Amino acid sequence: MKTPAEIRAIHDLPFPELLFRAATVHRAHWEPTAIQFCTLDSIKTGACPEDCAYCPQSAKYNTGLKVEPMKEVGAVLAGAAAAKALGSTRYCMGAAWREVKDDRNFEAVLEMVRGVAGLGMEVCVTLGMLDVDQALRLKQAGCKVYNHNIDSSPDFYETIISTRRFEDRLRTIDAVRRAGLEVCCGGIVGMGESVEHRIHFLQELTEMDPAPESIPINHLVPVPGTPLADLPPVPPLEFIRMIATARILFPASRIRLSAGRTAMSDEMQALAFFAGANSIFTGDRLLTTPNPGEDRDLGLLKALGMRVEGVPVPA
Ligand code: SAM
Ligand code: DTB
Ligand code: SF4
Repeated sequence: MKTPAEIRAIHDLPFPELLFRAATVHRAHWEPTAIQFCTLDSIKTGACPEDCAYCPQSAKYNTGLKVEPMKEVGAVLAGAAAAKALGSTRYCMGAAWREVKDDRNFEAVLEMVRGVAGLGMEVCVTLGMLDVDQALRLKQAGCKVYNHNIDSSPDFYETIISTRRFEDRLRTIDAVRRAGLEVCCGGIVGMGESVEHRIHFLQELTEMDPAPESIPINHLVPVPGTPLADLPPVPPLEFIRMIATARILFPASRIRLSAGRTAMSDEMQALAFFAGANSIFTGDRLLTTPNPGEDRDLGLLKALGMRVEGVPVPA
């Protein structure tokens, strides 16, 4: 655990000092030239009853999103196999649910988990709130990780979501831990929060013991129709400060440069990798919004002399 003042002191270091420290921590724990490729699959899209102000999938906002019923298991497994062929080692299935219910749809998710695990990929799911029994069933099916973000600081959270409490997020994360699943928990930068809110968001993560094994740092993707549609992007150097600070606070966790990469330059992404980000979402789509796509990402890694983690370097 760290105090907000301690975290702020790291965050506000002179930029070269901050990056040097982050890169030093990074290479002491990870191979700094390798990036993990994860692929997302939206297994149930849209019509979510929650009102998260950033989210195109909330039924409360008119974003023009095509609502889709639960995907067929076969289609999901075909998607996972295709992602694996392109170098992805982790497959994350997301559903626009408020919470998991013990119904046919959850049975279908368990079947998807068994299938993707059978392909030899790391399986991650993000399904909203759940209890320990449901988390245990996921674990028994071969799921490795559950993604459930705290998204921001507790006080800022109240201004972006009214349909659930910050404590509900913590309760689900606790259930995930009790079931022995790994925790993937991060947040979004660029929702109009102050630097102080960002510090408190990171501080909440430092209170988790053990720390989340993976921490996605998303840049808001502003989607027309959502209340946050018109927010300006966070200055790139401020965003890199968040990546570097997260790396220093969580040396052994994966830091994932998550949503928002289509609007980032190659230089900005290169800085994020130098500052300790070591995982990205690949493919043309995140859940519902565009993502750079395999060709651009492979091109970027090539230009940087970096490689995809877990994939042999071509001769
Ligand atoms: N419904 C589940 C939940 O809320 O946990 C799982 C899916 S939800 C889409 C997963 C995460 O996506 C959110 O916690 C948020 O961090 C991220 N997200 C959603 N919309 C986003 C946006 N427009 N920009 C950046 N991240 C976003
Ligand atoms: C996370 O932190 N980011 C991913 C994943 N976890 C599930 C989702 C990003 C979604 C971006 C908006 C969209 O594509 O709908
Ligand atoms: Fe629903 Fe998750 Fe989107 Fe919130 S973030 S509206 S819970 S899909």
